[in-house]
Amino acid sequence: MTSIIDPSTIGKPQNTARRRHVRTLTGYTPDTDEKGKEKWPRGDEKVWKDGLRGVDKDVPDITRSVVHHVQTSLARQAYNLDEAGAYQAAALSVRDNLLVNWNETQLHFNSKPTKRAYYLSLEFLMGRTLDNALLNLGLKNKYADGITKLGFSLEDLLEQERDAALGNGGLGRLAACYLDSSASQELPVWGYGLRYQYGIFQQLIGPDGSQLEAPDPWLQHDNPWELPRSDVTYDIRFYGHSERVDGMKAVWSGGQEVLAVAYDVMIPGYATKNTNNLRLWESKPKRGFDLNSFNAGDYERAVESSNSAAAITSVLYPNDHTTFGKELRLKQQYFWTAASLADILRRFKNLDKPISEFPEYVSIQLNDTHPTLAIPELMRILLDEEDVPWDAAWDIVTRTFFFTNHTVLPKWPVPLMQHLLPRHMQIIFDIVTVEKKFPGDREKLARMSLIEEGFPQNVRMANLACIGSRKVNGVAELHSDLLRATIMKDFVDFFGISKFFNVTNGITPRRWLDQCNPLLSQLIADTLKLPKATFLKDLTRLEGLLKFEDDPNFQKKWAAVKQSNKERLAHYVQVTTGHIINTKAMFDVQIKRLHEYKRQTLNILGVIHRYLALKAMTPEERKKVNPKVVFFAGKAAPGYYIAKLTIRLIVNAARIINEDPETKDILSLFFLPDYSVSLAEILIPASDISQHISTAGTEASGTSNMKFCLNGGLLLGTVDGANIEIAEEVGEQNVFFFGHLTPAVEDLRYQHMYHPVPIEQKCPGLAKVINEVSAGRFGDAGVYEPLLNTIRQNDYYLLTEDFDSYIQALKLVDEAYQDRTEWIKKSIRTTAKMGKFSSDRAIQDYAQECWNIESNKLP
Ligand code: Z16
Repeated sequence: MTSIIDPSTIGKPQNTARRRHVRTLTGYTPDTDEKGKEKWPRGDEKVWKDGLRGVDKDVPDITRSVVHHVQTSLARQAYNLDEAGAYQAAALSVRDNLLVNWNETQLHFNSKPTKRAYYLSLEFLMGRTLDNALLNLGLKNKYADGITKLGFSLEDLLEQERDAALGNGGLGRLAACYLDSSASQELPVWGYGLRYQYGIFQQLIGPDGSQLEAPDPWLQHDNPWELPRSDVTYDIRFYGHSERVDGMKAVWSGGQEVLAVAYDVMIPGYATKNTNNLRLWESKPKRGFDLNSFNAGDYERAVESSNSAAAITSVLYPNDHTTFGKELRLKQQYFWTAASLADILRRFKNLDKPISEFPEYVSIQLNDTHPTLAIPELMRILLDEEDVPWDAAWDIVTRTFFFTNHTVLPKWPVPLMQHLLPRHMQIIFDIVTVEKKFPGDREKLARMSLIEEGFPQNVRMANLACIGSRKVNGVAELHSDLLRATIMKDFVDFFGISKFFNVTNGITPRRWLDQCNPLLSQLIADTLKLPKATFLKDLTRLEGLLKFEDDPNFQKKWAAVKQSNKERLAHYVQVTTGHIINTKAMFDVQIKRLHEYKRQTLNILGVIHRYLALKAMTPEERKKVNPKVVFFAGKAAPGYYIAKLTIRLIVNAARIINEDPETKDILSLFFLPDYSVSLAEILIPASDISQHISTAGTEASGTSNMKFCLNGGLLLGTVDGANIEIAEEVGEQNVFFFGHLTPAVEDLRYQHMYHPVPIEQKCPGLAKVINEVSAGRFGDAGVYEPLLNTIRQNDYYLLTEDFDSYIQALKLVDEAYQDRTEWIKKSIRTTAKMGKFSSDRAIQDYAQECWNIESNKLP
């Protein structure tokens, strides 16, 4: 920052990306082969079977480049290296390949005017990168050999990497899967997000069994996967005042300005050179510190504003569904959307096209309501900076944006918006005037309004996102139907049904099959006699497995893979907790954010019910019971008291149950702390059955259900979200469904409110379990009362309504598991029918329905 001593720069725009002046290096002669093609570090291009392309690097190239990075980038000696250092060097060596591909991709896409799509997401839950980069480059085996030659093991080095956990759960992981699929299909899609200093908090379990939170300083060690772009910066303004100039135009000035600095993360496609970009913004003070205060000797005050600038991107908010009206969160949202739009606009301007053609070159997907401020921000730029008249500006905006809804409505208090973003509040009120022209009755207009009346007034972000976008989608058939029938109903009447559509979520088969379950991927390849790349690029090819479901030899191999994955998990648990697990037992898994609507409470009360039933048996009867191990993992929002109590109950029930000599061989229970993408990669392939048991109509989609099923785990669930479409694909006889259906939920809740029936009458089985917990059988008499009261009192999530059918479903699961051959067949059929749930398909849906972009292979 030179501006501390250079007053001439103060107040001048610092959009450095715009000022760049580029030249070709003189004396630059690329190292080429006889055909004139550039050589190292690109590596010779390799054409894979099926015409898929990747890069080639031989083992000696690999060892040389790793040693090179040890000595230069890390400044360490080859005879004095630990695993962390070896990981860094290997990562840097792989990064060289990514960089070359990434550069070529950007050059290629810049070589002619190309329409691009931008995925704006406040969360990208990437997990680890090295393994994925090696897979996508097709260099995994070669690197394994090279690393072995150097005296380390690739597997150990992979474990050194820290997860990039810039997300809460499903929405963030979905964004990561979508980037993988876009790059793999050679689609020009960029991600835009924030570079949080701290990712999702680290979860610890305290002595009393409750969740404790610690920070996740994931950038403490060097992050080889990001490229700081100090040449790409934008000024972002907050506060100040907005003065109308003529008509709809205004000048926004004063307030505070902070600097957005770009960091680029390379996103390699699978078996293609195409490498896309994820651009993450970091906030920095625009000036190092306030010189006036500094000179007056007030050092604290001098750094205050620079600290507040840095604070914007310091931490990911750990709330997944709830929005608190926190100023810093709103600042994050504006900072990110404003920087991203400035960057998108700069890139568009390089094309030299009239601004009216903006939507012909730019599509922007809004991932939930978080980036909705992009709508008034683009209006502001067009009106105030580009001199576009209101109607033309609104036309551009409403052809550019697309909105995906993942849940119900967050809103922002008008006074907070007014203070932080006065110009945007003006624009939102101006959109209200437009809205007033809409025909229809008063009540309807009030429902559709962008402003919710009250004290204070609120801005309805979902309504704004809806009217400012070309199209709106939900994330599973049921969810999209519900949107159209409920919160978006008035808008459906107004805009017509075609604006509202469905894109069922998907998952990337690269990470969620090949990477997390290499044995299964290999077995599938061997069985189908196909290269892995064929089904990893076209997941519907898995259907070929159906032919083999009755082949006893194949069944045996299938079961052996599952067994080996269970042993891998058992090993992990033994190393991390010291517990020894019976891998012959059925593995039952529920892993997801802790939430009342996801009903982990139903699961744990079901486990306790089972425990009590086992206790009531004679030893002879117990001998006939099939052993079962239940796994939970997941984080609760730090302020979510009831969710945290559920964790405490699970942990303390586990302490009792796992120690009970009468039952511990047939029932054990684990809460694995600090759930993460990497932990999911171990848990998912090991599951026999997984639970997705939300109250019907509450889980928009669910995506881990797809991951379990892809890995041959069966599904126990409610008729909700993507569970429904999974059952449609695999056949209802292959899943375990229970519970009330969505249309019944509203009525039942009404009954609970106005005609409550005591729990002893409504559901005696559940009442008995609750009484045991309440009496202190699992320690802490009294502490669980607030949790138990949510069920005893109005039972909003309908545990008392679904408990009996849940227990019945668990019994069916037990019975089905007895017939192991039939179980294995169900498992094979389930995997075979997961083709629909590839994120490649989902991205194709978006590319065609929304973005209107095409694949663009490198020459
Ligand atoms: C989130 O993870 C989801 C919704 C939301 O509004 C906010 C967050 Cl952080 C989840 C949904 O709960 C889940 O059903 C869905 O599968 C996922 O988003 C991706 O669509």
